[in-house]
Amino acid sequence: MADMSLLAQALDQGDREKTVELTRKSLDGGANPQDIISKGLQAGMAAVGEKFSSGEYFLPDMLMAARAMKAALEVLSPALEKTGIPTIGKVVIGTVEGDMHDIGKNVVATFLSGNGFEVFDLGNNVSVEKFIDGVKEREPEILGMSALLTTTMPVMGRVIKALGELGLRSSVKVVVGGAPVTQDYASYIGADGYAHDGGRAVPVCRELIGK
Ligand code: B1M
Repeated sequence: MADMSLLAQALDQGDREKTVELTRKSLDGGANPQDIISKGLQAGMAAVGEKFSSGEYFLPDMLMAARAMKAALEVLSPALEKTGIPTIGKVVIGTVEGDMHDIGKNVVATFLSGNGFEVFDLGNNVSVEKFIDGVKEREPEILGMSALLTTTMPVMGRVIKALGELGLRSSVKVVVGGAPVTQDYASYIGADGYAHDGGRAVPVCRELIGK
């Protein structure tokens, strides 16, 4: 089994080949895919973020790390998507308008679909109107929104407000998350649930729909 710190390091260095190789090795060695994400890949991403903040890394470094992470998640996807689980509820999910960060949202979507939810992914940079259309068209039990920027977090509140104005608020439970989002912020904007990470998103959504 590959060492998780080596995996984090490969991602931090934006080394796609090595990240994929170590992800595969960990999986073949019997590591839990959720641990590979949280202890390896996400730890590496955290280091990238810190180095970007301190001025050691620049945008291309973040992009290389993002590409390596996406490739590794493709390797993990089949293991995360357990088959044969009956659908327990529908989720419409997206990253809010102005925000291109979709890796975390993709992880959450994969965890949810791997745990029996039918997931409709609206992608990133999703406008208030598109979220509303998604709720009207798919009639999900859960609407999930992700934001990674402090500047885009308020869009989540705007979507909740629009749901209320259109008489749709009671038809759907709203779950929010993303690195700058907190439980306090989720409560402040009137969301029904908050999850710190992809693994936690599953029980939060299950609890909200009583499953
Ligand atoms: Co950007 N970026 N980025 N970035 N980026 C951050 C977020 C930042 C914290 C880096 C930093 O400065 N330290 C910073 C935000 C500062 C702030 O607002 N406070 C930042 C910045 C500033 C920017 C730009 C403005 C940079 C620039 O252009 N000058 C720019 C903005 C572009 C835009 O969106 N408009 C930008 C661009 C990019 C890239 C395109 C290069 C790339 C994204 C590629 C992509 O997603 N396709 C990128 C990356 C990779 C990052 C960091 C390094 C990593 C994000 C990530 O993928 N993490 C990030 C630093 C960091 O977060 N440490 C950073 C891994 C992922 C698995 O974790 O997304 O947190 P995360 O998701 C977790 C949880 O948050 C949670 O579960 C997930 C899985 O466990 N979760 C949910 C997420 N959504 C959820 C929804 C839920 C529940 C849980 O319910 C529905």
